[in-house]
Amino acid sequence: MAFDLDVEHIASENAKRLPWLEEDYDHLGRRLARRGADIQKLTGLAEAFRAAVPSWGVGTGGTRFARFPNPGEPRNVFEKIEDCAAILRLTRTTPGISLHIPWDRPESPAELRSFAEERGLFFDSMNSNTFEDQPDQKLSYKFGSLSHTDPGVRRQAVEHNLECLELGTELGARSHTVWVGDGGNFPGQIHMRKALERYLDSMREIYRALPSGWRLYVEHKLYEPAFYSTVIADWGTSYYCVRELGERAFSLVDLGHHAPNVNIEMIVARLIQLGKLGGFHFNDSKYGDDDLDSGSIKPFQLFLIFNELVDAELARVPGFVPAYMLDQSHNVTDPVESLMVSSAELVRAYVQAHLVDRGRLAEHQEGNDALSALETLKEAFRTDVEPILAMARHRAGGAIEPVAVFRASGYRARAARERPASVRLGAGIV
Ligand code: RM4
Ligand code: MN
Ligand code: MN
Repeated sequence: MAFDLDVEHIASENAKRLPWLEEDYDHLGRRLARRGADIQKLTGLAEAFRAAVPSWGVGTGGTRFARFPNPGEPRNVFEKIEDCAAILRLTRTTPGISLHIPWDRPESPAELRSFAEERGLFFDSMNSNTFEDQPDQKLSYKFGSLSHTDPGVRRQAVEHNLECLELGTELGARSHTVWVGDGGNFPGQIHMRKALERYLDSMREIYRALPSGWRLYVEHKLYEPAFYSTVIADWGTSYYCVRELGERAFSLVDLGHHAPNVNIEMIVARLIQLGKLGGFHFNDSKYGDDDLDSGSIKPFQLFLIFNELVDAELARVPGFVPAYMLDQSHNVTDPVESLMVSSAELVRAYVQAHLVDRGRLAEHQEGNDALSALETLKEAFRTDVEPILAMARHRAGGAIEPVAVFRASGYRARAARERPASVRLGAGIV
């Protein structure tokens, strides 16, 4: 089955839009030059920016109330890869895939790997799942996994993670991400210190088996499914754990995993300073782990996070190579469209952060001029860099307007014909 959004289709769609893009691009270039910024350099940065897409993000998401499947949604990991390839073709930003095991466990890793590579894709991070039970599973994770009171359950959870490392090695992955839902729903249910000790013991085993050249990411989350006390609830606990584990363990920040109003950019700065920022699961949220599209609710927050990241990049902080991944659930949109728009939101925040006049900002900080410091950031944030993003995509062979080109291609309608839903698929994401 060929799902190619072919080069001619993209090129002919781009041709319609190129004259206006060039006009906007030239104008923006002149405006930026007045501020001493080089649009060609910024376009190069936009072209080089990379973020991975989640295999679990291309299927329709759901809430715990319902799931409303989109027509033509992928029914297996190969069809998921096809959708990831469509996203890559149009955006040219997302060659990496984060894979969820067992949701996407391949029968033949070698076959899956070449299927992905033929489409210019690779696997970057493996994600284990010990937050739900599988049909063939011996012991239940109802009361936890890596931190469970029963050593048998802990062993089973560790074994599952070791399987992810083996699979990942065959798939060419370079990192492993561990998020556990372990915790308690009631005061007194869990001995907080003992649970963390047990978690760490399990993680030490996983860390010891980490293939060479790999990184281990610890993902914290404030609550849900545990509603009273979560074992790895915050960045402090995460930082403690990765310190204990060793130099190849890092903290992963999922934007939706914090209390409302928490200053996430400050957490990012702290983890950079402590040498333990591993990467991100980007998404956006209004209330909790909403998994909404990146930049849809709090674009200024996203910009401020990238402001910290770009500051560290320019300062060449040693060991600073964060992995950028999207982790979203698409309940009411076409996941391919959402992921394309979201990846562009990351590039936008990244380019805007590069527009910050850091010399001037430092002067205002030294001089305690709060108003001008904020204005310096706002000047960058207010700049409409869309022509830079569109030109970068165009130069890389992608689409000037990815969503419009995707819709005009008829991809979804063809997918609906070629992928008739045979089984009622589960939510696939929590
Ligand atoms: C969790 C967490 C994990 C993701 C699962 C599906 O809340 O964000 O990263 O793998 O959801
Ligand atoms: Mn996540
Ligand atoms: Mn989450």
